Amino acid sequence: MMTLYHNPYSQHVRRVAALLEEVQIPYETKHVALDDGAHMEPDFLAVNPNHQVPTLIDGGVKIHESNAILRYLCNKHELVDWYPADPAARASVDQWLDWCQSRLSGSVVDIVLNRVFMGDEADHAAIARGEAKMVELASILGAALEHSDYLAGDSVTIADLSVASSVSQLQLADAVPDHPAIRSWYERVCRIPGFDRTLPQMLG
Ligand SMILES: N[C@@H](CCC(=O)N[C@@H](CS)C(=O)NCC(=O)O)C(=O)O
Repeated sequence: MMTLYHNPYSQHVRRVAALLEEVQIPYETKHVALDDGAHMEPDFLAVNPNHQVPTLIDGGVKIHESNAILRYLCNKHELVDWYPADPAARASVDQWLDWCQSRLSGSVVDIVLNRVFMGDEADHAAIARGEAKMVELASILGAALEHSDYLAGDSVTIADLSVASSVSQLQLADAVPDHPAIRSWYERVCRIPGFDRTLPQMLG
């Protein structure tokens, strides 16, 4: 059975767990206590030298980077609805997967880590930087969702799981962008049972 190194408050774990749950691929989780520094211990660094969750172990295959794990699962299990084979459709999914990592993720971390998890050690300049950037990012995301139900068209793909997992992280900080198309898309993704099951208890 696959093993997913996991933490319930990780946006990056959440997108992988959502796909596994929704398509019912059996897996076990190993909790990595980020708040106790377990990710810096030698036994976990041997699993992922980047000291990050998620990491997936599937027999002899070991993968880090959440979106790479999503692609691997779709390729291995032929989940063509979630990750289409047609080059143009696939490029649209890839575009949003990469946008999530390269544009959205850093600002989400700046806002949520510091507003929700860092307490007295919060970096207030990072919060301000993240919030300023989020204005631009929300207008890009919102515009993309104004004319289709999902990011890559009319059906849900791993791009939606990826970006919505980051939006759910913003929800922890009550910072989901106030844009009607984003809000209705996010509600749509939250209605996917596998995604809903991965939301941390404080959002339940
Ligand atoms: N680009 C990575 C980011 C993973 C990541 O940032 N994981 C966080 C939890 S959400 C983590 O493990 N942080 C601990 C650390 O970076 O030391 C991915 O998409 O998987």
